[in-house]
Amino acid sequence: MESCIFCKIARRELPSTILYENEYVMAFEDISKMAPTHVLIIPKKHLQSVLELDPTDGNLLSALQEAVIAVAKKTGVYETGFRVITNVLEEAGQTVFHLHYHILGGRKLEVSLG
Ligand code: IU
Repeated sequence: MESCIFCKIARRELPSTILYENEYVMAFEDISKMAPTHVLIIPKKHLQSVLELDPTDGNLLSALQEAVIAVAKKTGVYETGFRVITNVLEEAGQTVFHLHYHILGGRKLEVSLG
C-alpha cells in the first residue's frame, strides 16, 4: 500500500534496523523500544491485521513463525523468555494498520495484559 509506513519500511524507502528477512517477512527494531528487545515482524505484503490473515497464506504463516524463532535466537531472548503480541484495531492499541508481531523481552515483563 503506497502510503503505509510499514510498507515503506518493507520496500526500504524508509530506514530501519533489520534483524531478519526472507521472501515473505521482515523483522526490524521498534523505533520506540518498550524493552531491551523490541522487534517488529511484518509481512512484506500489506495486511491490516491478523483479521486479514487467511488460512491459504500458508507460506506467510510459516515465515512469520520462522521469523519469531529467528528473532528470539538472534536477540538472545529464546533462552530467557519473551512475549509475542499483535494488537488488532484501536481498542487493543493498534496504531499502525499493517500487521505486525511485537517481540518483547530482555527484562522481566509485567503480567498485566491491560
Ligand atoms: P501498535 O501495536 O500498532 O501500537 O504498534 C506500532 C509500533 O510501531 C509501535 O511500537 C511503534 O513504536 C512502532 N513504530 C516503528 O517502529 N516505526 C515507525 O515508523 C512507527 C511506529 I509510525
